Amino acid sequence: MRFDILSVLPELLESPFNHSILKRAQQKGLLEVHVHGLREYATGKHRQVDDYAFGGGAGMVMKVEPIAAGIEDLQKQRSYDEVIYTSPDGVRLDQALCNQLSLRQNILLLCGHYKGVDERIREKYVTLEVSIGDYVLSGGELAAAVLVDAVGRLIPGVLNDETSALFDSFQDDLLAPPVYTRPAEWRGLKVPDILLSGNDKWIDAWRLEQSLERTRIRRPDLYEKYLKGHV
Ligand code: 6GU
Repeated sequence: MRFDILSVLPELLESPFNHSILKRAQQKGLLEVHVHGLREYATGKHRQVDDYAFGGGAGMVMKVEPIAAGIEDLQKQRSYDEVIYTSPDGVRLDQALCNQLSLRQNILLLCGHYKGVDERIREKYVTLEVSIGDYVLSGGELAAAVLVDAVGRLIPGVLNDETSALFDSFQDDLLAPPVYTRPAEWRGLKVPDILLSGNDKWIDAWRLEQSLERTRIRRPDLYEKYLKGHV
């Protein structure tokens, strides 16, 4: 799977993919991430990528031409399954959407900035607008990094233990159960006996019960969704 990211701040995206799981995914040839500076596609002495909003108001708008040039240059080299614009007014990224996106081959990510991009870019090129939550970031780069991380780890073969994504929080509309490692007792705090029992059936049952209880208390919205899907 390949991500191309168009951004006015490519430096911000230098490190996030070069560690741990995503680094290994790239070394294994399962994932490619290419970051492209939008300013490279801007013309004129100042390589201007933003301008004042027609109609007035505070904040700059990202100009059409450099983005169009960037997208069209990339589209000449390959066709994209999705052109995603990161923006607080997009659809909320969740595990179901991450699962869907992990099945794509090529994704082009356009990072929003300032007051956003000229609407004509959204009309002409963007196939999906994604937000990572109900708060405002100063730019779409961190949102793009979140998306690449959440999607990239789901590509088959990326996780060491192929089954481990199956037990993630949200994968089943449930939060993950508590986990423990050695020592079995620390400052008088004990690991639940059942986890030391060696009985996999009991342990699975305990984990499911913990997941259900944790989800019911912390995320009643998810709990309702889970119950509806498991009648
Ligand atoms: Cl995708 N962009 C920005 N600027 N802020 C956000 C966001 C995206 N998702 C949540 N907040």
